Amino acid sequence: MTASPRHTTVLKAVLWDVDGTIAETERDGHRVAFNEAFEAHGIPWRWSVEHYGELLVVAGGRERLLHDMASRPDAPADLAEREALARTLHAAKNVAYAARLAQGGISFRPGVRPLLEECRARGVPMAITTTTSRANIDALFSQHLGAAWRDWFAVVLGGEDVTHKKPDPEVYQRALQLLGVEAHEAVAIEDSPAGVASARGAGVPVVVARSIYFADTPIEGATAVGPGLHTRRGWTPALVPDGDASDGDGPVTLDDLARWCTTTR
Ligand code: XBP
Ligand code: MG
Repeated sequence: MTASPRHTTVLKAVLWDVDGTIAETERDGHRVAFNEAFEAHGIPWRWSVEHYGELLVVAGGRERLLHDMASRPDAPADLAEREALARTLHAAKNVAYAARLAQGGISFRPGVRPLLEECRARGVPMAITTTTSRANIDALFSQHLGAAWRDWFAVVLGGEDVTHKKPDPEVYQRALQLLGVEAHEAVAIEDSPAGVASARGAGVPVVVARSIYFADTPIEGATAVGPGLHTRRGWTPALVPDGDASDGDGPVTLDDLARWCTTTR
């Protein structure tokens, strides 16, 4: 009997980053929501698309804001005061972010939903491994998967669930532990160098679906890097031979992920 592709997968878990990977949440989501929070609090700061890109070296919205405040002469000089302001603004940003999502402004990236559905149909457990706040995870997934979105995932870990955010490997280490799988049996899907470093630090192979802000950023240590999960073209290592236009294109599949992980191990 020939083994059907259904039986070829060696993956025991798929671990999803959120911001940049599941959806392009940064430029038109978190950034705009931060600006709304600044405005609502009478603060003159506004983050441009370009400046926000620079700030993305710091993972976590509150941490990002504190990093930005460090070079602003009009930010509170007193550290406790600065921390308190960052907390207030970050909370306001999350409320504004949820409101933006509820208006339907931010969709899943193409190719995400088919892979989520395939994992679910084939019984491959999934985890969310992100630095974003729980409220933001809930806002994004309930908008796109409905009120029962939590049923899609065996494990959901956000910013409040770790002591050290990405690039620290803690979020991936915890996910593996909770799922009861070894690092080499799982694959992470990420978009940023910090995310790759986090997954690799936990020993998890990483597939990078490049996002807007990290479109040209050098990525070290990934198992595969490509333009997005919507296409099997343009990936390194290649999924289809260069210049092969014979086959219709389709989204990246679970078997593609498994093949990358076994052949590049
Ligand atoms: C990327 C981030 C997040 C978001 C904002 O996270 O750095 O901090 O910018 O989320 P991911 P919070 O690991 O999903 O790519 O403001 O809730 O921190
Ligand atoms: Mg990300």
